[in-house]
Amino acid sequence: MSAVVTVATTGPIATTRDNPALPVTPEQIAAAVADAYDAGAAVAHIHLRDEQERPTADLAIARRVMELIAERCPILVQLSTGVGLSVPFEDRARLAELRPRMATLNPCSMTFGADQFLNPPREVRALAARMQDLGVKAELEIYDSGHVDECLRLHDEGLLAEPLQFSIVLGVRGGMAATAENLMSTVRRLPAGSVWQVIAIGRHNLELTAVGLALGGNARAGMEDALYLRKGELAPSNRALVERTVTLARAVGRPIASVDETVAILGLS
Ligand code: KMH
Ligand code: ZN
Repeated sequence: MSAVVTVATTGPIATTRDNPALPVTPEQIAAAVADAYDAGAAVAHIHLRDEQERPTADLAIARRVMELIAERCPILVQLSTGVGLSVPFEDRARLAELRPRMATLNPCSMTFGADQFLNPPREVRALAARMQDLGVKAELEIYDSGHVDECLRLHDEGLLAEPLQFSIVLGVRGGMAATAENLMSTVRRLPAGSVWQVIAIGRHNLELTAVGLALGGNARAGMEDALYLRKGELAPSNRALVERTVTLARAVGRPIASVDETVAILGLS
């Protein structure tokens, strides 16, 4: 089965002080996405930054990024409604109104590094319902085992479209540690027919992305999750991280999904 590769160019945390190649302006983000598309990415997971590089849910910036991407390539845009820990949930949720093909849905509140990530149950349900009304497919972010149960509850409540689409996030302080055991035990708990990918944060990014691909999952690559290609070597671009992932996928016998194949795999309208 083909592997869907998502590029996550920017994220909410790193700055250009951490890696000077991090794209932060709308033009830089769109250029990095187009480059990643050329290297095999079919989905672009998007975070926005303001002029001081702070994470933002500014709708004008989001619109600009989406327009610039659409001018450059037909990649499928997935807006992050996680946005950044300092941005209120109601501002984050408003991004769904721009009707990207997909948006993330973070099901639970949690400790996140030295801070907290607030996703109150009532607001999560309102966002899931609104995304369904707008035809925006939810990617469900699983940072810990109980988050699977909460997503299954949302599904029972009729708030999620099938196939359920999970990201298994490994290595956030406050969530599951980045181990193959945690990955496998989470995959086993997903309902039959689910689509899933690994998001491995930091220094375990490479090997857990490889394990995920070998197990039949999809993969995410980019500077949101890893600023280094290997120890001591900063990634020169998002494209380099996508190329590395494409090489891994092919090495374990997984062809790379085109945009059209990805639409079918993820059941996008
Ligand atoms: N930043 C990752 C740990 C989101 O943006 O909504 C998870 C993520 C979720 O990408
Ligand atoms: Zn994200």
